[in-house]
Amino acid sequence: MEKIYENKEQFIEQYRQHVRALSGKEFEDTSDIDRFTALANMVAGDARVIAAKTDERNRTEGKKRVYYFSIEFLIGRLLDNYLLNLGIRDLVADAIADMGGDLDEIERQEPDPALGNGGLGRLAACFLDSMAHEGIAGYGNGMRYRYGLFKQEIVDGRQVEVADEWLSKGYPWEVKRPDKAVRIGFGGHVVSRQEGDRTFYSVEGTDDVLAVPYDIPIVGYGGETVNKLRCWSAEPIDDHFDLDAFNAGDYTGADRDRANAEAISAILYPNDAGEHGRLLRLKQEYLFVAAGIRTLLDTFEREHGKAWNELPRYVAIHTNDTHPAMCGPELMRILMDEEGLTWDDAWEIVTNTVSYTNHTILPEALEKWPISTFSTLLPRVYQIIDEINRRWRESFDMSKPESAERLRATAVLWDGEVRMANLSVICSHSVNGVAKIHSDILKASTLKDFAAMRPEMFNNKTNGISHRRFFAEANPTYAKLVTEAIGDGWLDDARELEKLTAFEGDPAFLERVGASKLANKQRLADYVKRECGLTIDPNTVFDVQVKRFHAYKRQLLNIMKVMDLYNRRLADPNFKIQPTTFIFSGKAASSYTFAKEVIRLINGVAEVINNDPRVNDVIKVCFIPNFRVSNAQLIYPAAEISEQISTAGKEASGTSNMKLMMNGALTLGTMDGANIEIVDLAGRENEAIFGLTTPEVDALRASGQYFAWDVVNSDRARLGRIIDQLLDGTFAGLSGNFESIHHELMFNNDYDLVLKDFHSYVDAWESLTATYPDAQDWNRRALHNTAMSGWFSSDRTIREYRDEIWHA
Ligand code: CR1
Repeated sequence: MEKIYENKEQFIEQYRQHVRALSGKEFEDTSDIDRFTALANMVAGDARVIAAKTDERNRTEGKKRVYYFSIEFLIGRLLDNYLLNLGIRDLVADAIADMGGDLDEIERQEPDPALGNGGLGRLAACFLDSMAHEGIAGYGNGMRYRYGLFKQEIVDGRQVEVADEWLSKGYPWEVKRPDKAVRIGFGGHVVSRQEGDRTFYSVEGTDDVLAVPYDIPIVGYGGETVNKLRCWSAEPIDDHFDLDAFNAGDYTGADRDRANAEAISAILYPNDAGEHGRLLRLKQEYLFVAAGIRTLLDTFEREHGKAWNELPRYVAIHTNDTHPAMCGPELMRILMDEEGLTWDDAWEIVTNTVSYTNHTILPEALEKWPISTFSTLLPRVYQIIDEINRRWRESFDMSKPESAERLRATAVLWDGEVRMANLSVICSHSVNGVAKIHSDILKASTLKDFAAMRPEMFNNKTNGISHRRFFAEANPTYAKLVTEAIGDGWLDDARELEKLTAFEGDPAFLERVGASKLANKQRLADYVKRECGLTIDPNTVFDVQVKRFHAYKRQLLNIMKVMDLYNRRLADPNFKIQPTTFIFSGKAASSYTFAKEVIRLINGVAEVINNDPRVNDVIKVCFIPNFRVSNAQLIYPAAEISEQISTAGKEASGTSNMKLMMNGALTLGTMDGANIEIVDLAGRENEAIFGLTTPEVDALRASGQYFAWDVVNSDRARLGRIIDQLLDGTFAGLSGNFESIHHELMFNNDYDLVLKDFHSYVDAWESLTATYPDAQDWNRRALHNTAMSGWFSSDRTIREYRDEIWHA
């Protein structure tokens, strides 16, 4: 790696200059926010120098470019990550300490942009990191929301949503590129004109806005490659500021055009795998797709001219879930309407360029739009979709008995709706799921008709995580220990972590693994004390479930286990419990009432238990508010048990399971999502697996023989008591009882099989924690999990995408 700074002194000199230039003050007289802004500016400048070299290299080598379209990129803070990737973290930390500053404190000033909901958005960010590491010319294309995902506050146990003003102190990483703005048209009507035997279409009378890009550098580990994340913001075309209205006192009216345009990029929709349907969301989807496609075509044309049939050779367009599903139709539109290609030629190009990843099988998350909404907002794009659908229907031989059902399942337009998943599949040459079981379920059920017709396009790409961010950066004490043992090659190639297996029989090393865990638990305990005023004991087991709140993820099952332990301890003070702190964190979509009620229940239970001296020595419950990338990086390293307890078949992959495994937590989980690969890699004996499997869940549902009441009645003492406590005031102190949860379990017949898996789950927890006192063996299993987790690096995932889908 080329050194950016020869030595500390050189860095200090340049940093001082930056601080002066930005704040007009000497370093000693500046605030931490000034120090952060100056440092980030400086690193961003260094990154842009490398970016220019990367660009040059890509051009001369004629590299294929990969455009990763995603409506979310949950990038987290960048400063520490970039210092690490540039190989100057230690030098900078030392230098700043010499100057009398504190790098950690400076880094804490950085906003944590919440431009994503959960796993899907974070995956996109990890992929950017890995594409840059692998030297792929890979570009993120997304949205720049003025307000990211809401900030979560807890008031009387309830989630309260507050606007996330992440831009209020400025964002030094981004550069606005007004020269690269793209005009985007909404509405209007399609007109045609005849040229010889061909009809050409265009749209007239559109309402236009300007998509304006902001670029963020993506620094790859090793400092060789710097790529770009381009996020689009909406602005009015011309500033129609109405001076007359303003002078007449109508301030809002004076700026109406701006307000209307900017609304498009004002907020991130807070649904994680949830319901959709808002017009503004559809505008967002078209805005970043149309602007991204226009830009990539301009780049292609600069390098290769109008040789459009070469597009698949030099460009890959990857659509992250269905939100960018309009990539196919929009590319068709430009190739035909603006470049004059025929349908067949354009279609060949599109389907060889576009690929698609599915992230969920939940039916409520498979995007659908009313045809009327869609065709009014995007008449020409709709017309193309209609034609795609017509040709698809025509390809069926209706004399075959299976055709009618296949057509019903695969059509793009059905029942007055545009089905975005089907559109995505039909426009792509590759469809992948995100873990082995998920890809199998796609083929066997969700997309089974497509799979029967075109088996060759289906494949699996098990998710991954940036091991540099979520291990090296998040867990410096453990990372240091690892590097001392096996060298630092694992930063580059995570599979080298496997060398740690050689230390599984080394008691002194295992003791140090334990000591680093303890230090991380103390660090989290300090954070919890600061943020929530709650004291938690680092000598207890840290049992962690952190992720979005969703019924199928079954945070409810977890808190019912806690209620059960509490009840049994009160009934019998001799009942042995391994002292444990139950840690929860995560947000619920603002409109998802049930999920929000589970958050309220957890806080209600916490309030009672944490104030009950009869159990305080063995149980505490801690809900950490406002889960986001920055506090996730404190939580994963402190975890000892990783709760991955979704109803089997429902969690496509999960990625917190990988992050927790890498940080040495043992998985307490169902055979779902990537838990299955965790077990394959680390061995079932090093995790705690419980509950129904996917075939068992399917069989039980199909039998119609599951009755929640019977399950509860067969265990009045424990389950019955918990169910009663939802209504009897035991946990109602903060804000009342939990009728809707009771109703879901008992009257909706417990759709997620919480009651069914309850005993198997609590038993598994008890057996697992019973092994905790043998610290050496626990640490050995923890180390084994870390050692085997390298396969989950997103570097591996990205290499698979590169080799098997993008051919870049
Ligand atoms: C899945 O629920 C997966 C991530 C990333 C989520 C989760 O299991 O790890 O995607 N799906 O692949 C999602 O957000 C819209 O769907």
